Amino acid sequence: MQELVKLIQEAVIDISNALKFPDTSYSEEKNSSGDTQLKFDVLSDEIITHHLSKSKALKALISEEKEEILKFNENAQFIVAYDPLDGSSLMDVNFAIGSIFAIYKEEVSPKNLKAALYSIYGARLELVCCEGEEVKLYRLNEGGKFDFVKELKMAEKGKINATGGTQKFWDNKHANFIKGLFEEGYRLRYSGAMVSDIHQILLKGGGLFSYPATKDAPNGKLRALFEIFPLAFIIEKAGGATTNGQNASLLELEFHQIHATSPCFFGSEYEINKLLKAYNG
Ligand code: AFP
Repeated sequence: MQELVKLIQEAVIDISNALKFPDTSYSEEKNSSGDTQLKFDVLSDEIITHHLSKSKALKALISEEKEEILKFNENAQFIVAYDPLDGSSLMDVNFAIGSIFAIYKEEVSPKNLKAALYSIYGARLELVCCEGEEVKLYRLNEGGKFDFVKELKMAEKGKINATGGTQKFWDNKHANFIKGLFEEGYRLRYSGAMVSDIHQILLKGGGLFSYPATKDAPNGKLRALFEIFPLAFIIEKAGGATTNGQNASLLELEFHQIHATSPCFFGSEYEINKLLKAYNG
């Protein structure tokens, strides 16, 4: 698995370099979620495929930008699922965006998640990596290597409320819950790139990121295998909590389609417990 982590590091450095002088135009293709692909979505996907396919330990790749699973060595152990460029629709406004990776052993299930990583392409390149119990923040140095910065931990309660989904399609239960958090003093922080919004919550030590079921998207928008599971793994290992509104953890869910979506909530213990009470009475 170490080799895969190293190859992911090489891939995100290449993507970060390419982002300095990018082509921000759209291609003519749509991905399996129906989003029109940016040329840079496709390029990021190609960069990651190019690097990871060097590993003999790679059984398959699952990408947000690929319709089907891309199979490699059948006898190998690891399947990597990834979102090559989360928040890519924010490329034009030059906000921080990132890549998200989940490394599964043998079968794609949260039970088999062995590591989760994400990069942040902001003013500097950062990488958050959880391979065991600790969530570690790294920063790229001038020599092109990642330096360890610190371990990340969630506090019991935060101050940030990152609220996803179109408000006019929220149900009353969700709208009242979100209103309640603002009345308690929570501040709105929402960029539209899940990876950056969750990074902010993790770095500031707490808060809530939500993307609920809505009337126009009853199963939510965010994708399980390469967005929800890796970020839930990182948040929970950092001492936070997650749910889909009913379950005790997003990591209890199972999906059979590679592009399946789910409502999802990530936060500190306090906000997730409050949400479970508001949702389930
Ligand atoms: P893009 O990668 O197409 O920009 O989508 C980003 C994303 O999947 C996730 O990162 C955001 O949290 C979410 O979409 C934002 O969706 P809304 O615009 O509906 O809030």
